[in-house]
Amino acid sequence: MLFHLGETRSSLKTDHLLQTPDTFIRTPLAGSPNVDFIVHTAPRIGAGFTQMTVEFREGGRLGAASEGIERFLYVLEGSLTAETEAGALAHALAAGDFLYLPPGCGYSVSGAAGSRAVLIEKRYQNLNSQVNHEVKLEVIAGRESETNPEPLGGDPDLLVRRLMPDGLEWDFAVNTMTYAPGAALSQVEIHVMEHGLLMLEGGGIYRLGDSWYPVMAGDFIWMAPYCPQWFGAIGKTPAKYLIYKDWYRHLL
Ligand code: UGY
Ligand code: MN
Repeated sequence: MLFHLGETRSSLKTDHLLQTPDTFIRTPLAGSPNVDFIVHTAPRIGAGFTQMTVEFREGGRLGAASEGIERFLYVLEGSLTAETEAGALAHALAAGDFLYLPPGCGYSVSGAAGSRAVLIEKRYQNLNSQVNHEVKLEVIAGRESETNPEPLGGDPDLLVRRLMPDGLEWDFAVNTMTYAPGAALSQVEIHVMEHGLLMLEGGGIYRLGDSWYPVMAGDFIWMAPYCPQWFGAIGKTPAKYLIYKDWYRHLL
């Protein structure tokens, strides 16, 4: 047993959370038998969404989402199947695959023992209150490696893959960002959107507010709206993260 002597890289400040795997605590949640949840961020910390890592045991199954809640899943390890409300197999997902489930679709998701996935949940903010336009949201499934990489600001060493389609009907985005060794964001960003971020590969230095943190694969970060943020990749292999942001909605 390794004693940490009260030390951790994890840090909670008013405008951000860095949560490293040594501080993860697992919990079951009602309606999802044989699934362990690591709740990384949630409204009780001030976030407008929930991001969790879900870990499936034998017979693990995520029940349908609560009313009005949309879901985004990204498979980290193993294999998942999504079933319709009637029990028909709708999608089979492997590592690197993602699935968007709109509110009310009633899908449940099962995982083979040992499978792990990112689960993001958000109360869908309808377009109708702002734009007179009827929206019918559909289930979307895809594979990260098959989405088009776009250089951020023309930098070929910093590639963004947009997993959700780019349309005003969706109120959030989830992207992956891949930094070649030594690549960095070209500016410190301060913006209204908040972020949930999971480091997938490699590492580097994350500036959050007035703190600079070494980060690596497995770390989670929540950034509140307007949290100053910057990342530079360090190491001999690329650094890659999955990042959520709220998107395309007026705030009043
Ligand atoms: O999309 C973003 O705001 C992204 N560039 N932020 C970040 O990587 N911290
Ligand atoms: Mn940002």
